[in-house]
Amino acid sequence: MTPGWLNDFQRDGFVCLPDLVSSAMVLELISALEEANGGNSGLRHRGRETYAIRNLLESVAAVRSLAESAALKPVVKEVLGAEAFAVRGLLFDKTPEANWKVAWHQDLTIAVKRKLEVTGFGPWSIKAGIQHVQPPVAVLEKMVTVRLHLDDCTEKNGPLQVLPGSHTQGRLNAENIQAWRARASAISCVAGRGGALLMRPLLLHASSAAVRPGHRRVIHLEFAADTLPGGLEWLG
Ligand SMILES: O=C(O)CCC(=O)C(=O)O
Repeated sequence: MTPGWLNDFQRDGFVCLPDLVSSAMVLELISALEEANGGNSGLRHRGRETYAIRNLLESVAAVRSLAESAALKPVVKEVLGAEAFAVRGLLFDKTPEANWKVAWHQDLTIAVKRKLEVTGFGPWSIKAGIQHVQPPVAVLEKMVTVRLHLDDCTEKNGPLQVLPGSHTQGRLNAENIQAWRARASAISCVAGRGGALLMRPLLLHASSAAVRPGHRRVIHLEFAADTLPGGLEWLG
């Protein structure tokens, strides 16, 4: 049976799913992440605090299990079908020492195993030693992101904000982004611990610095269902 949220998700480009993951699983993930917070070359630091980990799928087994779990997999399957697989995992955190913000943007890059010149793919960049590339919009349109909250995220600790429906117009330039900001009301995606936001990478999103900074840990998992053309391979 089709879940009630699917129509909203297709129309708006996002849906909030409270209590997707149990508290026990969240605690397990937090301790696995703390353990990983040592030798991972993908860590970025500001002050003494980690505010982002790249390569999460490669470096933390518990995150790989999460991507395949009975909590997440059925949700992703509803959107992408039974062939869906995780392609990238990131951790975002905001803390008093790393109280960052990001301007309105779409997620336009994917991570791949190696660089190959394929028509429609580019520009290329390297982040934390990993090849990233902007794929054609058709690739991004067939992806979905799950952002799992490991802490309660309120209006006060820099929740993700989104512009509903902005995922339907392909890649947006600065002028288009301004126009979307003028005509759509931003929604703050507040969530409790264990809640998730399901979103399309092309959805316009931003986040402000926290007013009351504490941990705001989010595991960001991207899923796709298709292989890439021309010998390119997803990193995950
Ligand atoms: O977690 C956030 O507040 C922002 C993350 C972000 O910019 C992204 O997912 O592209």
